[in-house]
Amino acid sequence: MVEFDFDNAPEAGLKGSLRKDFFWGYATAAPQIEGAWNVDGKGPSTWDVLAHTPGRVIDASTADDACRSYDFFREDVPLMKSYGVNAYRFSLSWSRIIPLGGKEDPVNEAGIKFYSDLIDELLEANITPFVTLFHWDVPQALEERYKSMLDPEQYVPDFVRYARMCFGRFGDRVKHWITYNEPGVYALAGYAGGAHAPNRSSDREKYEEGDTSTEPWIVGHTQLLSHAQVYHLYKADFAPTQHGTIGITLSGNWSEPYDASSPADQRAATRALEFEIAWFADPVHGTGDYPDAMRAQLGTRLPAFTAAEKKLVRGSSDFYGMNTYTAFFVRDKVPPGQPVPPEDHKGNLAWFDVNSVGVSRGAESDTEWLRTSPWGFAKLLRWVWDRYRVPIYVTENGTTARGEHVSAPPGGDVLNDVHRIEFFRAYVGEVAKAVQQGIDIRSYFGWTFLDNWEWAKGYTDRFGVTWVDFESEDKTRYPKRSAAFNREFFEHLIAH
Ligand code: GBH
Repeated sequence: MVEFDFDNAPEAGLKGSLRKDFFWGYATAAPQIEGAWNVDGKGPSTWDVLAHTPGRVIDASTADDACRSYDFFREDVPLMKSYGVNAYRFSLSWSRIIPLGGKEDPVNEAGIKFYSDLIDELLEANITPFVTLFHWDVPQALEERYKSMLDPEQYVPDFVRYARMCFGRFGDRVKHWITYNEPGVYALAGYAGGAHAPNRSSDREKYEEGDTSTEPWIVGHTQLLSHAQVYHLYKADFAPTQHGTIGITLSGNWSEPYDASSPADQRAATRALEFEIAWFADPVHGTGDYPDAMRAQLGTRLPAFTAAEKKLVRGSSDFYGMNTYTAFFVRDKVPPGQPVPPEDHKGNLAWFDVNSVGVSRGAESDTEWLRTSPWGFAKLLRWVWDRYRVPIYVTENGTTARGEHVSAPPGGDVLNDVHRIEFFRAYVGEVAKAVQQGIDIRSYFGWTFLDNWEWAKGYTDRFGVTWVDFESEDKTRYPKRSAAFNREFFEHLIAH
């Protein structure tokens, strides 16, 4: 059924602008959808522990069942297919595959079989799998043994062995690999702010352990080094026969000066992009080292790369994996000349929803930090392309919408998600325009396929194009209208 007439809309001129082999679909993460947290041999992850610790999740929920995707993937793949996608991005749970996580620890064949079956199901439906090795769930055993990423000497070989196992068992069928999802968010939310696993922070009122001034930078460094080793492992031992691509996905929102005419605000906006994005993107896609602005503020608290490490990290991604949601107006927090506190981990910034001349960053969603800011997305695509010149894979982008958090069975109103449709219409439109301007963009994954367990926010934030009834035994799925919208929009945009 054709519901949206793009040939007689502002998007008419975007018809056929995306390459024939453009990948589009939805992204998910294992801890947010799978459930089956202790089933068939799976070991606990740091997120399982967080969810079972009172006070850590705002609605006191766990992900024990989540969407039960572990049980229902054979129904989910056809549902996804009905949404018109040609690709699906999902993550593997490390502790489902290696319950204790370590390089000498036993492998769980039941966990391997689950992912293997899912991959087969997708390929049968002509849906290309994009597989993320790490979307935030460290095996709890590694946290207890040696504090996981805080001990790179022990952690790196464990991650490398896990990756080798995945390439060996799934790489005959999986040709698109992502090592880490948002290493920066993982480091900051888990080791600076503390709200995410493993709940470390200097904030002693809330968290028992941690040091916001040092740990996030160590954890970021560990992710870069282990990512790079895995990249080269894949290139040396698997790519020659498997012919796949591999890269890293970075989180990054656009930052705009609060007062566009103020040089100080302009510098603050650039610094924001460097702390959030170039922290990882410069070492991997650019200079091979951390940005000067970070070194200037953080000094020796930011680890240094040896010459050999630089060489290993630089160029270690076949593409720029981009997760992005919104944009902010920023300016300096602490005025020039005064010391920035060592706990500051975002580049000394103050954030605004409205700029100095009263312009809003965009329409509100159901989520405090997230507004519809396609103008910022357009600038971000340009900035990343100009600075790094590598093909861009948009690996996550999406929104919540007001009023969807109701827990009664859905009526028509909840499923008619106009706010989300407008979000996708604007953002996906920017992808097509950027491609027309010569930016090499090869995928778009909406976040997300199903309403899911939104980490420390539990079930209160619904990002899906499918409404999930979490009260029901089978987590009943109801397609929202945005799923139909995207199907028709990509049909219009992708060249035939
Ligand atoms: C993505 O991260 C994740 O990859 C995905 O798993 C998640 O479900 C999705 O976003 C939606 O949240 O509260 O002002 O300090 C997005 C990056 C960075 C967004 C941290 C939220 C907290 C902002 N996230 N940010 S604030």
